[in-house]
Amino acid sequence: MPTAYIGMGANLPSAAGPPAATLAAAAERLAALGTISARSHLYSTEPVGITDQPRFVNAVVALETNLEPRQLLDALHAIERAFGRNRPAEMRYGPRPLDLDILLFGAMVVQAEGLEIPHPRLFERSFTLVPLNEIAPSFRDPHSGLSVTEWVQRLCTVPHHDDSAILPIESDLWRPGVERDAGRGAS
Ligand code: PH2
Ligand code: MG
Ligand code: MG
Repeated sequence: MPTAYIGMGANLPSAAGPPAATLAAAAERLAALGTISARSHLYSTEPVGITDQPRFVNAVVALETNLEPRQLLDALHAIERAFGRNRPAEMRYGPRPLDLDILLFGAMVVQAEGLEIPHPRLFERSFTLVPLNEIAPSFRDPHSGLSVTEWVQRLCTVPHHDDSAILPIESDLWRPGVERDAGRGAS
């Protein structure tokens, strides 16, 4: 089964609670689309794009799924809506109760209306790259040929790089790591 890497983010509360609780509950919904085989830590991250908004909680999960990319995207949008996301009303890069992005999907390269894989901004942003580096360090960007780890190293050497921009958080709701039973008994 191909592995999709899903970027998760939130900086407004949802019916599930504050952002960390939303991400934990949303991961349960993602698990219904296949098998979650790995989770990064949760991170508190500085908002990118629009800086005058609350900090985000971000994470990346590995989801093994037989869905087609467009089916997966539609399913992610349905989960976002279930946690209160209302796309037509919101600002680009603005605050949101839940954002689920397909960052990578196996070795697939997709360039379609509303769906680009790898995610077009994945390799520029520490809030996606740092968590991804925990669970897929050697994945290579098909465009540049650089691995995720090499991209993280590049990001850390740019001038004005700020380490407080992305800080791991501990939560009882979220256990990071590789899920050993992934793929077993889920045929
Ligand atoms: N998402 C955005 C815009 N800015 N900043 C952080 N730190 N984390 C995000 O997930 C994020 C953002 C639009 O999707
Ligand atoms: Mg999104
Ligand atoms: Mg996003």
